[in-house]
Amino acid sequence: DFAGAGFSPKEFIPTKEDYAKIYEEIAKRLEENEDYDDGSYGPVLVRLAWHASGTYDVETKTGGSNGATMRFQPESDHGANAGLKAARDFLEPIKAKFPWITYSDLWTLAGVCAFQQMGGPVIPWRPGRADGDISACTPDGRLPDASKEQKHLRAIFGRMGFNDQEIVALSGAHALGRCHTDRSGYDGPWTHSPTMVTNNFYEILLDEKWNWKKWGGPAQYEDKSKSRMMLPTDMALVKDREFKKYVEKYAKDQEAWFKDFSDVIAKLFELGVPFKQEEKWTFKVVDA
Ligand code: ZEM
Repeated sequence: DFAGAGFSPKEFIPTKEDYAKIYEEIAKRLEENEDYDDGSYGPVLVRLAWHASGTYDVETKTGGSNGATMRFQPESDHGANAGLKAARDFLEPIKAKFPWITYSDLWTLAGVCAFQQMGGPVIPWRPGRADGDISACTPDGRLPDASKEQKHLRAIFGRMGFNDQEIVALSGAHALGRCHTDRSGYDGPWTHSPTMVTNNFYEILLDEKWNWKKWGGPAQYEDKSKSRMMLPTDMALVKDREFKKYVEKYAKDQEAWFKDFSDVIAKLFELGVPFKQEEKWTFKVVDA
């Protein structure tokens, strides 16, 4: 039984509607488990799509979402990827139901779906990623290290091909989700609305007073109410004058951030992918 339609894998050429069915299936399941974190798999799916893509190296043209090599050790065991098994496992029933989609298309489509369903802007997407084998795993150290500062951010994101404005625009994704002591070692959410896409990350970065958290864990910041956190790399966005310009812009203007975020995340998810299809698709938010 192939995609429930009697096609053999070789003959079946999926259309936009077939991918829309997968989008819908993911959307409907995002909040299936109210005990998972803040009640949604959305944030961890966004993180999976980002970590699959953010290994790209412009110079050697290696890494990126093409390949989905995080399925394999050692990449699955890289420190930065701790906890992403929850997201990969969440998507397994979808892969089983729609076996014609590649993992690498599925992971990025899930990121798009999660972000849109949590209230974010529409993100153009197209299929065309192929799954690689273990030999395509990227070396450890390609994803950012939260304990570092602006020089590191520019080196890591520069290697992917991103500039200052794009680094700041991407960082607003930390409106979503939280840190887990059993994953990264850090603790807590950035915002009070971790399952809603807003520009609140930028607003509170500027408006709240951030102090070092006194605890036995890795160095991180907390607000006065001790209910929100910032990583050292997040604080670098306001310590650095060039970065701060964009933080100020996005704090004032959520629409400007939505537009720029949509552009930059679409670019991130496409780094290094040898697409045959030129047309990019957009999927409608579904009532889940
Ligand atoms: Zn994150 N991120 N990230 N990030 N991230 C975490 C969680 C999430 C950095 C980082 O070290 C961490 C981007 C950029 C950067 C998300 C999306 C995006 C966590 C917590 C850490 C430590 C992991 C845990 O313990 O579960 C660093 C240093 C970054 C450099 C700027 C970009 C870009 C993102 C998307 C566009 C999301 C959605 C989460 C929340 C995951 C969850 O499970 O709630």
